[in-house]
Amino acid sequence: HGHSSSGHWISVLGLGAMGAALAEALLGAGREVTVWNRSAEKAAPFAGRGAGIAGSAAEAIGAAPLVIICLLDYAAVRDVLSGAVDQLVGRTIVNLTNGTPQDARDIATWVEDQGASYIDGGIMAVPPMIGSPDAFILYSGTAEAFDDYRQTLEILGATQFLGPDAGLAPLYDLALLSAMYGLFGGFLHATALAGSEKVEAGRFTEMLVPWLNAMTGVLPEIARQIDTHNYAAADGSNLAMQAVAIENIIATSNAQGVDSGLIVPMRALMAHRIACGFGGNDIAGLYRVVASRKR
Ligand code: FVH
Repeated sequence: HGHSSSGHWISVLGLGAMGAALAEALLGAGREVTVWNRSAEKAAPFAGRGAGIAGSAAEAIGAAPLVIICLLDYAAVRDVLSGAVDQLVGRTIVNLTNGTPQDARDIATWVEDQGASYIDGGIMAVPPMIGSPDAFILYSGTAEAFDDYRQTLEILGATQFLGPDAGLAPLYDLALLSAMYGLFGGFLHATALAGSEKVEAGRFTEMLVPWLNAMTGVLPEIARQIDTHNYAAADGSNLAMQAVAIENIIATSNAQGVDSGLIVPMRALMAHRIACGFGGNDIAGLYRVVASRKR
């Protein structure tokens, strides 16, 4: 593969909560790791664990054929990479920083123009999960480079390679995070609504979790309706009926002094679909409203 003499070394750039977890997992697996962080105090503890400490991002990139980057945002990634143009040739850059598909495609092109390979990644885990079987990480970009380093990347968590378009990992990542935020938003609103009558969050959550588990069980059927373009409510939960419940949720939120901002958009989606003559649809029919925004 034409890598430098630095062999199996891995460089980790960024030692925030996530970058530190990544570096620790690699060290724990017995790998040779060089670390760099903008503020040096986060790197210092790694010296005692056998890691090499790089004095600059360019030095870290020059130290290993595989460079894993996990910074706050893409502006930081662009900053760090643009200062290391001379060190990039022949490296594989694995960027696990949260960003948009366009961010990833742009940086992939730029990195490849410098003579390096680029893989984008989306981490579906919180830091304590890194290195455990519960963590999974989405990847997309140069397939050959991913194959070269698959075994190393599997130390961090289960890997899922999505294809050569670097933008795919962030697209899936953001989509999965969006579902998570929908869940958290629903949870916060529900808990506040129950809390408006002094119901403790913990006690209410005992009821909420089995309910949400039952509802996630329905998702594959909703997905089937979306994939087959067949939105008719077969099991008796049509939108015209559901719109009444949404109206009552909003009215009760307002009456109880609870912010209805998280649920109000759902009413608008339903009203739109019903006004188009699809009051007999299942919730799956709202997919048509959400997915039809012109770009
Ligand atoms: N932590 C989590 O739960 C999530 C799980 C899923 C993946 N995310 C993404 O991972 C990226 C890093 O997140 P993090 O949790 O490590 O974030 P912080 O602890 O806030 O650390 C941020 C690091 O970024 C460095 N940094 C910020 N700006 C710059 C810059 N302009 N130049 C160089 N480095 C920069 C910062 O350095 P310092 O402040 O310590 O000097 C930290 O190392 C992120 O995309 C998540 O969405 C985590």
